Formats: sequence, C-alpha cells, structure tokens
Amino acid sequence: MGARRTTAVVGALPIGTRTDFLHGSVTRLSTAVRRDSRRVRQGSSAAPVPVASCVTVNAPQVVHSTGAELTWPAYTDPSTATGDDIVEYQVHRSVFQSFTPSSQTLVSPVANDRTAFTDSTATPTPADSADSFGNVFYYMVAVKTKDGQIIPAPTQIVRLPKAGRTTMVLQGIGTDTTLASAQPTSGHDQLSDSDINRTWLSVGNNSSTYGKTRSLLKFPLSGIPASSRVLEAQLDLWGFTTTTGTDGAVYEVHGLTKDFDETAATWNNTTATTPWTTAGGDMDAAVADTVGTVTNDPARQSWYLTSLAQNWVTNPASNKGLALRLQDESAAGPQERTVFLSSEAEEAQLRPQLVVT
Ligand SMILES: [Ca+2]
Ligand SMILES: [Ca+2]
Repeated sequence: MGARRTTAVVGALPIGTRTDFLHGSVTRLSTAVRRDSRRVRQGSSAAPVPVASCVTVNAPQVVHSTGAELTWPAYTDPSTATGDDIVEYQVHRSVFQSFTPSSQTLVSPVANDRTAFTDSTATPTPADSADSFGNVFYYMVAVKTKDGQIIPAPTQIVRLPKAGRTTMVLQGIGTDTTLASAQPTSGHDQLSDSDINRTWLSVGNNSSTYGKTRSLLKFPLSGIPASSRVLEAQLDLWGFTTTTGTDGAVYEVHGLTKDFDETAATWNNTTATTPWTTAGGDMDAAVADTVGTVTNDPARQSWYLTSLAQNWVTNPASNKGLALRLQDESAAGPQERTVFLSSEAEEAQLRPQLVVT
C-alpha cells in the first residue's frame, strides 16, 4: 500500500479566453499547466529536448521492482547519408532528470530492429522498506549512429514499486462519459462549450444547461492476473476548470453495478435501449473514496480505490466501471461543477488514468 503521493504534472493546455463551460462568466485560462514539484507521477515525461531525430521513450504501462517495460517509436533516418544511419538503440537510466548518456548510465544496447526492452537490472527496494515506493529513475533511449554519435532524447520518469510488486498504468485506454439530469435522454461523451464539442467529463449540480452531472469511467484490468493482490489503486483525473457557487462540495467515487456504453449512455439509459434501474446510473451505495476542496486551478485530483479494484481483479465480471458524483447533489447542498479531461482528450498525459500496484 502506498502513500498518497504521485504526479509530476507536465503538459500544456490550450491558450486563450473562452466562455466558461455550462454557462458562466468569461475566464482567462493560463497558458500552461503549473508544474507541481511536490508530486511525481508515473508515466510523465520531461520537457522535450530539441534534438533532431531523437527517439522519445513512451510512458511505460508496466513497471516492475527491477525496472520498467519500455517501448519507443522507431528512429527516423534523417538523410540518405550513411553517417546518420542507426547502429543500435541504447537504454540509459539515471536518478537525474537531465543527464548526458554515457557508459555510466547505459543499461543495455538494443538491436536496431527492436523497439522494446524490459529493464530488469535495478536493485529492488526491499518490500519491508519504510518507503511506500521504490526508487525513482529517469529513462532515456539514445540512438548510436554509424559516425559514432550518441543522440540523446527526453527522459521518462518512472517510480519503481518495491520488491515483488508490479505497477500497471492504465491511461487513455478506458471508456468514459457524462450523464446529465437536465438532458436525460441525450448522451454526453463530449460536452458542448460555446458550440464546440469538448473531450470533457463533468461532475456537479449547478449547471443551468445540464442540471446534475455525473461522470462514468471504466478501465480494462484484463492484463492483471486474477490472483494478484492489489496494494493500491489510484484514479487520477485532470481537473480543467471548476465553477463554485457555494463551497464545500465533495466528490465521491462509487463502483457501478451495471455496464455502460460510453457513446449511448444517458441519465436514463445505460445503453441505447436499456434503462438504468435508477436513473442517473446504478451504483454501489458504498463510497470508495472522496475528494473535497477542488479549486479552479487546473490540477490533478486523485481518488484511492484499492478494495474496489481488488474486486475487479479477482472477479473481472464485477468490473462495470465507476461513477463520480457530488456527495450532496441537492439544491440545498454546496453548488459546484468541475470539468475533467476525458479519455479522448488531446493531451494524452492528462487523460484519466488508473495506477494499480
Ligand atoms: Ca542515413
Ligand atoms: Ca469518452
């Protein structure tokens, strides 16, 4: 079980002035997402290094206590000259975010016809260590060329789990949509904002257009063996904007008890033809976790769903997804709505993710 830390948030959001989502005042968005140096997230990458023809390692989806399972796009040979032809890839690893690849950081050369490597060389942090996670490393895939150059690349941060553990990062591969009580027969896989369809999810109770909104999300966990023990499952959503009428809103996660079709689900229906038993989504009464005090600053919000995810792993048929809703959706309760980026958002690193260890 890990402590509640994660997230190096890296990324940029669109620039500009826009009308506030779901009817409201005009707000000015900052040009870039602030970086929160207190937190380190699995699978975020460093700022791009402007190097021609470098190879940027992908955010890993599977991380072992001995290292990450890495993949990367193939090197693009920049010219017909032979000097810049690839000889081999090189996987490098450092405890520093910025480093020059050298023999001291080299983990392994990789043949030039391969674009994957599983690092198994890190010394695992003992399972009984007081730390909740193992070491943090930065990986780089460099390219060695025929003329002897080593082309560096942006690094990828990875936090290793402790000995005997594996972390799966599920991002951008789930399904999600919004249910809206004031438009109970319309699907909202995208939300309209100033007549533009946005890849957003909404949770709240103070929209004159949509009424109460709840977000549904589902992550496929089929890659995790059913016998696995889940030590921690962390849901991360990128909060894009929050509109608060009265303070105090609390955001709850519940396990869904009926599957949903992300393109057809509505407040009334779970698919195009099947109604929910209870309009607004059939869900467990139990609350898996809550988050309060969401401000209008763009920020990652995290919920911890360990026992819910354990059920999904042990009994895959029980994984119907989850619902995110306000604790008190009534007119007497705190009035607020938050827009989160969805699994179709352009900013791949800011899409919803479930990190399971
Ligand atoms: Ca060439
Ligand atoms: Ca979606």
